[in-house]
Amino acid sequence: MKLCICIVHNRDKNKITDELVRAGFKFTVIGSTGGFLREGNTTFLIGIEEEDRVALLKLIGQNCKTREQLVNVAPFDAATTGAFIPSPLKVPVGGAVVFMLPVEQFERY
Ligand code: 2BA
Repeated sequence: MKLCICIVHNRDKNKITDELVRAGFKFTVIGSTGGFLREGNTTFLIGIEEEDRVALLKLIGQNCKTREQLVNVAPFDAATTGAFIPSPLKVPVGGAVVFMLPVEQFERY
């Protein structure tokens, strides 16, 4: 068994949720926050059997869109002077970040 941890943009949350349900996956949805952008994103915990791994990754890939977003990043020395001179940075957001972990034991009581 595997535990798939999948982080997606909030805008893709409903689409992925619908498709996971439709495909019969069991999962938990957690509201999360990206460390870099500090914006809400969504983390899915999906317990799967090995034979479902390919189908799951395909489902995730087909339902997450990568977008570009401009973010204002404060230069490192701004914090000490209190001055904030934004330097916009274009970062790709969306798509999905996926971790696939082995599960040592799974029990349901
Ligand atoms: P955030 O940390 O808010 O990052 C959003 C996007 O900003 C990232 O997209 C990446 O394109 C960019 N980014 C992140 N850190 C950066 C940096 N130090 N410099 C320049 N650009 C940077 P993704 O890589 O697709 O990540 C989307 C979200 O997935 C992340 O949101 C974070 O919540 C999670 N994530 C990504 N990598 C992770 C990791 N290794 N461990 C845990 N969570 C991760």
